[in-house]
Amino acid sequence: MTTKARQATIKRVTKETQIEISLNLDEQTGIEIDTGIGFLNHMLNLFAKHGRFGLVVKCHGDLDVDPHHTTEDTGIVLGECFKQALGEKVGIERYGTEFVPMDETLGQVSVDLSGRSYLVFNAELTNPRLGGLDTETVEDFFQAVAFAAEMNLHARILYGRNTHHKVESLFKAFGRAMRAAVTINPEIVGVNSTKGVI
Ligand SMILES: [Mn+2]
Repeated sequence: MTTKARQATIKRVTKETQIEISLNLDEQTGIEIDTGIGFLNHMLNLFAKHGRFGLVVKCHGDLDVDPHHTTEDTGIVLGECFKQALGEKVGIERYGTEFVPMDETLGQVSVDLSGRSYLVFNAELTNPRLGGLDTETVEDFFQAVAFAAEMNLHARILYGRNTHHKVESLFKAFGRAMRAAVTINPEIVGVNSTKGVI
């Protein structure tokens, strides 16, 4: 990259959550995550680390209700940051597929930064709660990211036993798949589509 780093900072305030996220696609400007939910912090930390992103997430949500608003709204703002930071998507690889093992578990995430929103989520998360996070909101998080970023996101667990391992393998695979998809390839002329727009 010779031009300036692709980045976005977005603030979103509702009666349920106040969120500010800064995302840097090109420089590892540091990772600082505070959502108020320990397990979600853990997941976003390793997402950014393995995606090699700069990521600052500050969220104050209505955790006295339950973790759902905070988890989903954090996904929305993270997705919006990707969409804004990517801009016209000139020269990006667009696709990313990564398999990440974690002990007995194997997770896969495939993404297409297509401009179209779709989530396919195929994971059986047997433990209903991980720390302060309801595991059913993992799917809600990915749904929110996929729709706000306008991308196809397929996440699945091929096999495994431990729910913590399953969710962690998905977030690591998501980070690595996004890194692959946002990477600028000098061989790509314009945008990576025969339509000319993504
Ligand atoms: Mn862990």
